[in-house]
Amino acid sequence: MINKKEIVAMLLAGGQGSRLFALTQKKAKPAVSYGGKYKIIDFPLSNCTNSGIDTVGVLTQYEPLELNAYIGTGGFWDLDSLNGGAYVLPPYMKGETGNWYRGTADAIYQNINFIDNFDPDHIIVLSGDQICTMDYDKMLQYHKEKGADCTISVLNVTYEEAKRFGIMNTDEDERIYEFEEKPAEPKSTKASMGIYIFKWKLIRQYLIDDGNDPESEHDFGKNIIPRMLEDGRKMYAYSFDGYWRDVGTIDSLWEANMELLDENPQIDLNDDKMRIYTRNFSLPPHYIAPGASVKNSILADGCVIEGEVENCVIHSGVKIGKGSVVKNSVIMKDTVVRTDCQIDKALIDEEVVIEQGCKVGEGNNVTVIGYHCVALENATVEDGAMIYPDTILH
Ligand code: ADQ
Ligand code: ADP
Repeated sequence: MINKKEIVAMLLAGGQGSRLFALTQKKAKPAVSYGGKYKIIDFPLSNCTNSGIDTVGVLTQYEPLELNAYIGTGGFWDLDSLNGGAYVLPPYMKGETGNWYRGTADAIYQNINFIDNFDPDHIIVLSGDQICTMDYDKMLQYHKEKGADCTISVLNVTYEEAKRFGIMNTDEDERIYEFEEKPAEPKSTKASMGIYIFKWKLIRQYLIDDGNDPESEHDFGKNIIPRMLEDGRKMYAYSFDGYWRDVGTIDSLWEANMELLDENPQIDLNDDKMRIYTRNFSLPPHYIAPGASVKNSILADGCVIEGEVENCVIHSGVKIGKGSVVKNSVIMKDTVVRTDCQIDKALIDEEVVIEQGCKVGEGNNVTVIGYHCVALENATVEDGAMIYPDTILH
């Protein structure tokens, strides 16, 4: 039975996130924590709900378990309606053969049947690894006004940054006439955000052709967009001027967290129209003990603070013991810092235990401690160290 939709979202959440090292060894990048109570994937999922998109296919692949369990039926993002929903779509066996997703375009190609169920006029392709609040409906209206075959959301970057993006040139009507994926010598600073709207019937055929092309890398930026441009399709740039951060590296993830502590943060998590939803663990409110001190920090539910906390983003269920001083750091869910520790400029993953008297970092470089590590009493973790999950530190 066809359940007709104007637009279906396909959320690419399969990347490995290798540049986050210890933080993505056990989970996919979209499952990484951010901002005290969120995961990166909360942003595109919430944006869908806030934009009136109720049908979202989530394409997972690398370390999908945590992400699958986290999303569930999508209820926390209000995506569990009878009509639509959030569907986790890992690669699966079809007939005799099965394939990992060979690239971003292939991930969509392998789910053509899923999309066909909704007979959509358009699809929007989203990236699961960006912190961004965006109204996709505005982009859709623009796409329809232009009568576009493809609309790409763009933002301006610096010339140096441009080498990491898909870069395009447009005419005065914003029509794209040139596109290069990660050019060594960028010809403009108009960068693709990796968010695309396509007419479904048209892109469907491109995906089939690409899927059968042994020469293709099956990537939107490298293959599909250039092919469509060659064919003279109507492709438009949609300028976005809101908050957007690619949190793909340790430094950018740390910085994006610290930006939340600015006096006037550029991202407004209090905006009622662009509320970011997250899985709710129903923890008790946080508690600050007598003698504790908390300055310029975010504290999530279930924290117990007995020590000193300054310029920190503290996720749910974290405990910080008496005499411990934690500064400029992001401490993720359920991590315990016992008494008399010093922590400066660290990203500490979930369920880590830092025993009494430990010293982590010196505040020069970001120090990372992965999931489920234990730092034994009086251990020192060097400034800028990268500690992989399940390590015992002496
Ligand atoms: P990249 O940043 O290189 O470029 P890419 O590695 O293609 O991004 O990943 C895009 C998204 O797809 C990520 O969310 C990733 O997790 C996911 N993904 C990657 N491989 C996947 C797979 N096989 N299956 C499922 N999901 C997968 C892209 C564009 C550029 C643009 C930048 C903006 O190609 O043109 O400028 O995004 O960040
Ligand atoms: P990063 O650039 O930090 O590694 P991405 O999420 O952009 O982060 O993914 C990096 C690369 O990993 C991409 O080129 C993507 O195609 C590739 N990739 C995606 N899925 C897998 C996988 N299952 N195993 C290994 N690599 C993958």
